[in-house]
Amino acid sequence: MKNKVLAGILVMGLLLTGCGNDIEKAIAQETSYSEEADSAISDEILLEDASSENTDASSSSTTTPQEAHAEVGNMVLPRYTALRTDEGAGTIERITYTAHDYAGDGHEFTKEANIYLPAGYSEDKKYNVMILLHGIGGDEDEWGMNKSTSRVKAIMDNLAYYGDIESFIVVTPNGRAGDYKAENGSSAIDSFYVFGQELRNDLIPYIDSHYSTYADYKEGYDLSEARAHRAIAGLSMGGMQTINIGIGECVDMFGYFGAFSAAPTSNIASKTASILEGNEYPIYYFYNICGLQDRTAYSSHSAAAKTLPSVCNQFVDGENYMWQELDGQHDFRIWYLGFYNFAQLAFSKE
Ligand code: FER
Repeated sequence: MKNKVLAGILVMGLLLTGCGNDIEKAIAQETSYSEEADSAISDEILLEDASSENTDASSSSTTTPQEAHAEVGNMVLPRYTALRTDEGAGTIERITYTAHDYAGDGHEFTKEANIYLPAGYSEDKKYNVMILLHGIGGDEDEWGMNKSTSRVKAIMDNLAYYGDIESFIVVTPNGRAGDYKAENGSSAIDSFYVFGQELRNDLIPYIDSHYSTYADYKEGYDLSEARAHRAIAGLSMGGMQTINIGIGECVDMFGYFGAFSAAPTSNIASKTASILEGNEYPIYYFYNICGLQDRTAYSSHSAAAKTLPSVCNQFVDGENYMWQELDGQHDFRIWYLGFYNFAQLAFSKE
């Protein structure tokens, strides 16, 4: 009897230590990957027919965990991740814009972000815009858009080069709406939830006034007019922002939504349904992807999105909505596949 009690206490202890701090674990998971999982990846999950081209999926060698993000065994066809240096190569710029500390006292400060411009970018054309958001431990560089080897850039260049998409602008900002860096702890985390104000008042107006977008920019312009030409997507905490802020607060500004492994604190489906009651802005597409072995986000993302079509008639599976789940964890294999798939679904309705 005594032994049983002791064993019980031991098991409880293990369970408790196992719980740990979800957020810290999530950050650790974002900067780790497993080689075994790489080789287990099947190309069946691609939206496209992988045919015979997906052959060298695990030939990468890695140095730091951060660089591993860009090198992980790849679920996207190699021809779409190969770096282009020819006329099909777009460019990446570092932008600096004025934002406000919405999570604090509202003071003005300067923020930086990365922006991808398609090959042949010209002021004579108009471009769709995708805002692409990072996770809880990341910043504007987590998607690698600060490097010439950026996988987002490679995927964009190749999708356009092979004629799969009409290329568009991609912006990776720091999703903390305040004067905070990742290391500022919980105050920085709070700032993720008020990013909608920065999108509406600072970042989107900056993009529309400095680049050739579909918006007819002028002081006090109506952001809803170009919503068919704006998408928002993100991984984990950025997936939460896509759901809570993109759909929940800014459906007047965006028409396309992509959530990759959306974090705990994502609005559950019934909440999104009630927020959208009476909504007159069409949801052009809501794409979701999550790994079945993602212990950080599978349950939160499922609760947020998997049942949406059954509780809200504004989402119709196979028409403007997709839930994709497959073997995988909380890492960039899922997120680059998510980006690759969503890049092809975005801006496809208008
Ligand atoms: C949490 C666990 C993970 C949470 C957020 C995360 C807000 C985010 C993870 C990520 O962005 O990778 O409990 O609560």
